[in-house]
Amino acid sequence: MKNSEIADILDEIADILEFKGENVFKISAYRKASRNIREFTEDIEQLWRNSELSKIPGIGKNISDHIDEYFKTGSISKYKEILQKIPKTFVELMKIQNLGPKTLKLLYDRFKIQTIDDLKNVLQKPEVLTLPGMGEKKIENIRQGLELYISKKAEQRISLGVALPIVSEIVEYMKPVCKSISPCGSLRRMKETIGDIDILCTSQDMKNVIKRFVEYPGTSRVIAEGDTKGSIIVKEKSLQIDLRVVEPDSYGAALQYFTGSKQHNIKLRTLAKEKGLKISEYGVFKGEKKIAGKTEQDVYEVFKMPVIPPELREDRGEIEQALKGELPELVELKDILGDFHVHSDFSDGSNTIEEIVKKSISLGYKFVGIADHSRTSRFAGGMSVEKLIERNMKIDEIARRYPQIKILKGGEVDILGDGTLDYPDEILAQLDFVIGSIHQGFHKNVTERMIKAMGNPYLDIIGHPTGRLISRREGYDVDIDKVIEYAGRTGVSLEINAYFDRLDLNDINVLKARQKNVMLVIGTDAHHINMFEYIKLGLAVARRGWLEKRMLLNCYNPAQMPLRRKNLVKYIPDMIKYK
Ligand code: DGT
Ligand code: CA
Ligand code: CA
Ligand code: ZN
Repeated sequence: MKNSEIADILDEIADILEFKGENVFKISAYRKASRNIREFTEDIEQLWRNSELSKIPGIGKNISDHIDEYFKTGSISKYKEILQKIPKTFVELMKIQNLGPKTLKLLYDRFKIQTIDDLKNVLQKPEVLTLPGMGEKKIENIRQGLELYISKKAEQRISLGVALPIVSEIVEYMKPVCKSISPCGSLRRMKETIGDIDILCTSQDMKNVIKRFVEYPGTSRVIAEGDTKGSIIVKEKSLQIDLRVVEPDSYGAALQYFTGSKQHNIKLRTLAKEKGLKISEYGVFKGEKKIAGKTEQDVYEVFKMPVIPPELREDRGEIEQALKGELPELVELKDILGDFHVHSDFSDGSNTIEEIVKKSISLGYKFVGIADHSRTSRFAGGMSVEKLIERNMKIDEIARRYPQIKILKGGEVDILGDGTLDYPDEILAQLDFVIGSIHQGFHKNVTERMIKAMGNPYLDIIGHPTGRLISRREGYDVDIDKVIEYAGRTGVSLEINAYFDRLDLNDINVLKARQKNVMLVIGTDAHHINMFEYIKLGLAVARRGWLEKRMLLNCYNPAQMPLRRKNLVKYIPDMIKYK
């Protein structure tokens, strides 16, 4: 439904008209229409198609023309036209609670404020109190609104899996006018969530780069349009994208600088100072002389380091290791020989086992692990014992026809309320591997249940160990450090669930697991063969967790795979207390 998108635009039009001091009736007509559209339960696009816009109260000819134009062309010319008449950054300022268009106009006329930073500064000045209608109380309210706005904005991070396709589309769109172009910032570091997106490029045609950028068809708002920098907001996700154009001569230095992280850069700058050098987004300088800047390699070479993989640039020891020549050899996509967490149509997946096998072969995999749900997860098509046996027979049959790949008979088996697994041991014994997952009782003894489950010699992997969903939920009440410790002691592997909204374990916990010699496993949790590509997100987490291929079960040939249940036979004594 486009209802709220259209309501937002009408609201903004009202704000701008108010800022410009226009007719109050006109303004209130926009506000009323906006509210009614936002609250209307039917899809406005459907109404428009049936010529029934008048069903929504408060929609006159003027606004109905706007809506018509919106659905025909994707934008409203009146909106574009009045946007030209105000400073570009105002649209953002107008979103601040307790700061209405009228006050904004006062502040603008008197102090020429244009940006969030300007506003922050002005609110500190005693002169602000001399404006008509401005008292301590009002200033305090605006200050609070501003703080709320800033903290909300900081919270609004989107998942890497959502950001990546948006960025690659923009990069493709910009390529024709760029000599080189690359994402930088947190996206290039493949961080699990992204605040805003930074893109850097060089071009022979500097003038036209920003122009083309702000005309990107997915743009819902242009925030800045300068000679060397542009900022837009893209529609669906209200995600901010900054593009910077630099001279080819500084491209490497700028790429290094804007990739960050800030902490990594600070450490590098300290190193530079110690050497009597200066490093900035323009290059590395010895006095006035530029000694590096064209490529990132040149920049790192000044410090006698190889280019540090962007995923490591978080100041977690990577600079020290690089100086010693001891950076890890990070796992790469080509090292991945298979996926472990795939649901077939025997539980809640969409594809048949044969389709899954064909897809895996097309990706060059040497194995694929089918991990359907167990009987207690009824909501997810959990398999009865009979159905599990039937599925295993099906796998045997398909395996005969596809000898080029090993199909592992697995299960995503619920860890029950008492820490036991959802099938009897003699059934688990028929599987090649078992992922144990918590799917209910998120706040009941999760740590203890997981540890007890690890005492079962048939358990190989703990699935999505913290249970968090990036966009929706914190995760279980679990002491993840303890789970990692016991995984280390029992040889159980921990999953990096690569489903875009999970990325669970995350990079920090992967680092901890690595220190305890815990083996990790990337599982896409694919419920459709299109989701196999989430493996790249899991790989990003693995790389950010400093993993080398020997630490990842996905990188072993099935014949040599160190699944631990072949080794561990006995329960570990001090787990008994969790029984
Ligand atoms: P985000 O957007 O919150 O996901 O995280 P980043 O890392 O993309 O941060 P952002 O967009 O604020 O800045 C992009 C990069 O620019 C950042 O990673 C490093 C560089 N940068 C920004 N501000 C500073 C700064 O004050 N000092 C230094 N050394 N670098 C900075
Ligand atoms: Ca960023
Ligand atoms: Ca940025
Ligand atoms: Zn699960």
